[in-house]
Amino acid sequence: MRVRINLVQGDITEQRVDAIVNAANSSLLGGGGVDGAIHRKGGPEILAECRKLRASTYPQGLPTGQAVATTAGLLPARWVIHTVGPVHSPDEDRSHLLAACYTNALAVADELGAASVAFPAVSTGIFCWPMADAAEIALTAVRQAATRVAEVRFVLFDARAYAVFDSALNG
Ligand code: AR6
Repeated sequence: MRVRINLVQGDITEQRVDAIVNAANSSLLGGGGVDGAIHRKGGPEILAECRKLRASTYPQGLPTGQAVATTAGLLPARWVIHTVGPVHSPDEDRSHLLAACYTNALAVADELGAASVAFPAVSTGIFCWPMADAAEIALTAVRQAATRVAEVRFVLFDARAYAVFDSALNG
């Protein structure tokens, strides 16, 4: 069955889905943007699990494009799937790494048994990826993913980001 793709304008920390995706950095120890909001509202349990992951599986940090899950702490979701988007570069095509964030986050969701997953527009904030290009990459990666996830919800923070995703999805 093909994954259903929905768009909403809003705050990812408020989504009632099985898993929300964090636009993290390799340290897994927090930051600004989505990452800051998730840790602030989700409480210290998320950071505690991230620290354990750093001490065990990812001593060098989570590589760009990969994904790993923790509890969602106090958030309405059950899990946070942390992924590390690439920093946009004008000189080097890192699109495959951005696509990998979506593909690998959905693979983690499958391992968890998550049926609904909410994504932010990974890399389009502090990591400077142009929104229209990021939307094409994200939507293509999700459409092409072999996943059992039934619903993917893109949560766009403002009206402009929503409009860009809407035109990429619906033409
Ligand atoms: N809900 C949904 N979308 C949001 C929210 C929110 N609460 N807050 C911001 N956005 P960013 P990146 C949008 O910067 O570019 C952190 O410091 C935002 O408008 O969160 O992947 C990490 O630790 C933008 O469109 O993530 C990393 O160091 C999109 O989410 C670095 O930032 C992503 O913006 C990752 O940068």
